[in-house]
Amino acid sequence: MTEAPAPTGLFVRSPGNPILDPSRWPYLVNAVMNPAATIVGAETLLVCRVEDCRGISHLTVARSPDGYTNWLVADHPLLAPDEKVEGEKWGLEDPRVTRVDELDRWVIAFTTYGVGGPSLSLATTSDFQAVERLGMVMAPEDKNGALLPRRAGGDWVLFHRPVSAMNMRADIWLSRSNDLGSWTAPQHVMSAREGAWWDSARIGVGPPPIETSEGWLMVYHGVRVTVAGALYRVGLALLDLDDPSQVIRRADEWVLGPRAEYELSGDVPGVVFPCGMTHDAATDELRLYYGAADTSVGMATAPLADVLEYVMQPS
Ligand code: BMA
Repeated sequence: MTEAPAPTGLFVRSPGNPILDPSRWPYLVNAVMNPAATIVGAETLLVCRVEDCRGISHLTVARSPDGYTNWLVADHPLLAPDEKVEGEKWGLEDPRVTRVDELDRWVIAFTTYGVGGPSLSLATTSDFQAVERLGMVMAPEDKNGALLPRRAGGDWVLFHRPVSAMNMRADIWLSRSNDLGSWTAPQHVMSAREGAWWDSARIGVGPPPIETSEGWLMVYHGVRVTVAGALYRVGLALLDLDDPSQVIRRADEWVLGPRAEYELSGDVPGVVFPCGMTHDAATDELRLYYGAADTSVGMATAPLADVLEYVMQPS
């Protein structure tokens, strides 16, 4: 099958995709997906969700000198579930990593999956060797957590995705904190759309939004449920810099959807699920790291200036 370009032509897949898959792991695993991304020194560092052959996930670091190739994968997890803890006995999933200069640390937001469903936990690290766990911050059912890199309006801001049993719609919300420990009640940010829209069933924040001249650039995943299963695609929005609960713009079309062979076949076909993004100031290149079909890791690039121009267009 010919690989169709993304609808907007904005994001271009890396020719080396999938850049990581289970065959490159130094130990036996079933799947590698949904990586967080950050820059550490001269290296790109991914924190990957790794699913073992029981179905339980943990988080492992992979490093590359250029962000595309020569990945060095750690031979042990950075974070693994404590299976004696009911709230995480079924694994740690879908990390997002935020570099926080004020703390001189990285904050990792991740899903803890256990009895009661998925919840959201935080941890911090200064070196991706030792990790300090801050514990569960959002009770089940909640997931898709990502922290902004600086305070906005005086507080830390954590995006997340609580689900109400009464109204199965799953939207993007945020909570604020002064200490990363106690969080305000969620405030609504953006809704799933309706009917036939590509993002009509569920939406969730992707990588930690990045600060731009126009606002916080938020990459999010949207889900449409079809008779053949769910389709996971990627969309864009811009949020107000001082009050990120205010959506300035939201692009109508998805900018990346499952089309390549490795996105269409795997454990869960039809999924692109972004959790990491880096920006190279020298080239203005955004690199989006995503899980493909819940099996491997893909990367797609776009110039930030083009992405901003696209998202700023009136719809
Ligand atoms: C979501 C999350 C992701 C996964 C996606 C597609 O609900 O659980 O980890 O990639 O479903 O299966």
